[in-house]
Amino acid sequence: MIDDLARVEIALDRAVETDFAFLDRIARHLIAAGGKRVRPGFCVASAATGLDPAVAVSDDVITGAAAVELVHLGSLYHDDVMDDATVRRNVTSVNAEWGNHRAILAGDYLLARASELAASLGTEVAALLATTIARLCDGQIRELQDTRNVARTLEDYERSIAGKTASLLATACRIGGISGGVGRADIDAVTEFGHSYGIAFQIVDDILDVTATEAELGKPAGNDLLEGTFTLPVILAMESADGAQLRELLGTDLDSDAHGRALVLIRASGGVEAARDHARAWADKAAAALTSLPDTLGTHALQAAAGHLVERAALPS
Ligand code: GRG
Repeated sequence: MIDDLARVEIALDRAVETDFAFLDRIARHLIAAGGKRVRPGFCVASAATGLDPAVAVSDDVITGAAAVELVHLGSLYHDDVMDDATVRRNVTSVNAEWGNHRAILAGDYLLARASELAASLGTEVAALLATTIARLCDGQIRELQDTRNVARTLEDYERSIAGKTASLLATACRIGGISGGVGRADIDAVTEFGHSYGIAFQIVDDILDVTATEAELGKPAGNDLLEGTFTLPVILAMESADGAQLRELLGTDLDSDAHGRALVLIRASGGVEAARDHARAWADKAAAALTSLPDTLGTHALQAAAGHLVERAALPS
């Protein structure tokens, strides 16, 4: 599967190629910066759940893997505009380097290239990717609508992250299964895995925003709270026995002093530990979705990913 991921890099390189040098450069900016390539990895691994280890995945699977990474990239370009982010993947963000207008259009360009790739895989994959882009927008808009909402609930949060994060991870797995010729029941199993993994993944990401440093994250820490995005550890802290003081603080415009005090209250509330329990439960659910799959390298790779997530969520704060 290592070779398969090298094939994805070649597919990404070809997909964004254009003879307009500036667009070529801006479109490649975050591809070149790296990233974990979780979504292409899941696409390839899902296809490989039905394969003998000696057999490489088909070119269609590589095309699907590149398409999901391009949608992810497009969403990062847009997300960084919305957050006015300055750093992404440890490099200057596209908006900070070239401005919001160019970042939005370059993000659109990546989505368009992703759509071309998906169309080459047939109507089922093309429609699935289009539906997923709609879900990303749905989840992100839900989050925006809940900005500074101290009454935001666990259900509100989970609906938002199901769209903005889990939908693309589920689709990465599903496209791998479909384009890899996996049986229908197994396609549904990897899709369920991707969804549950995606929920756990976002909860872990949100915990790290409260607990980790900028150096560990590759982007500024504590940003969600400053933006007024109340994620799971914050929601659970607000619902805890001593939550009233935190709710009152978060109901005001946070200056840096209030931001620091809010972080102290959140860390002392047990909200981080409670959020970790949720992440662990979703990661366990993801692992459980794999039990009916054949005993192959692809299945092992997905199992290992679920295991690592649980480990990450178990880190001390
Ligand atoms: C235009 C497709 C599109 C969407 C518009 C902006 C938006 C709506 C949605 C934002 C979705 C978003 C950025 C969700 C966060 C998902 C997330 C946890 C990203 C980080 O993923 P990693 O850790 O990043 O896999 P790397 O850099 O490793 O790939």
